[in-house]
Amino acid sequence: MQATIREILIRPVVVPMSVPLHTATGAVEQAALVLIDITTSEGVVGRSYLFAFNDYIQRSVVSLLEGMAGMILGDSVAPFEIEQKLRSKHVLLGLHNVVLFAQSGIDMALWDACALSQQQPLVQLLGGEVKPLRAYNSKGLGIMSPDKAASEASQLLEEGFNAVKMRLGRDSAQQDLAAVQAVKRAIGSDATLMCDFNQALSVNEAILRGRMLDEEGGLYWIEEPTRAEDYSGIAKITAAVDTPISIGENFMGSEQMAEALRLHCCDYVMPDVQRIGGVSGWMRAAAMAQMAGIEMSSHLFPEFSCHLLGVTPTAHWLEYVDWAAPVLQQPLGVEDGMLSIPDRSGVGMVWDEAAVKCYRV
Ligand code: SMN
Ligand code: MG
Repeated sequence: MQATIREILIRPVVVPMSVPLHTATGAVEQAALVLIDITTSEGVVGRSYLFAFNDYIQRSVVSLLEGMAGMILGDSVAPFEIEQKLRSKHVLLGLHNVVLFAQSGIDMALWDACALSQQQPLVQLLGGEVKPLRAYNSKGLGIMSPDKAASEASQLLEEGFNAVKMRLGRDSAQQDLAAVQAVKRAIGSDATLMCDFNQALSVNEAILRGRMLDEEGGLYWIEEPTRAEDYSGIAKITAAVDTPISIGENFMGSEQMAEALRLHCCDYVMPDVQRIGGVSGWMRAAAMAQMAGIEMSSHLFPEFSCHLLGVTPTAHWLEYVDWAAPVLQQPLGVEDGMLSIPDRSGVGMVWDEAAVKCYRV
């Protein structure tokens, strides 16, 4: 008999970040997370967490999760069935943003429970195997002076990486260029350097800065140069700039990724498991990326993303951040630029309960 959902525990925490992140559209200095524990009738506890940006969004995510939890208690531990049910309940509101975060978080915890009950790592349950994946360190390198960016970039590489991502989108193109040049000098030509504008530019300004970066050389991708949903504007930038353009952290559901791929608007995609629809949404996105022949990276949530990239046919780069590390018993291991998928049952996340108590909101 299939296990059922016995209890859902939802706990907001605010944890310190080892390196604060200042993007072109705002600063992230603490991580507001929501921890989800789903206990099944077999006594298995599936876990996931969501990243809620700040206190008032965190409160709405908790409230959405509580509402959804009430709808699925007693149901089978069947991520597909639960997804269909929750979608049908929220379709009038729209399956976007925080509603999707909450649905994704439940989906992720359910998949963890499925893998735990089979005593297999999630990657193995999905048909793959435990293996190392190439990862870049995305923890810091926000909008800061060229000198500070140079020293922070070197520090981030020293944590065991060969690749880092810096944020761009300063007031002037010249300021961005000075920061890129300083970071390139600091990390050397063997390291890989990505950059992220966090949607800060107009389409025309993105083309100007993109061509400037083409000329400078050495950037592996340019991420979110303009408003995330402006697929025709992004297509213009992609056509005008040689450096590959990457988007995807703001795909709200795999349907939006389908639309972006249909329009051939970018060179690379990088969905976020909390917005693409959890593990279930990711698997559909991975199939679409394979059909489109486009490289797919992950956004945040390295604990989940590593299992998912492990079964993504066009897997590209894993984005590493350590934002959940303060509440985890065993942090992820990185060596020589490679992150190992944990060889443990499920996703491999167990909360450090003393830390959860300390950071609980
Ligand atoms: C990012 C996204 C969300 C929070 C902070 C930073 C950034 C990234 O766009 O890609 O890491
Ligand atoms: Mg980004």
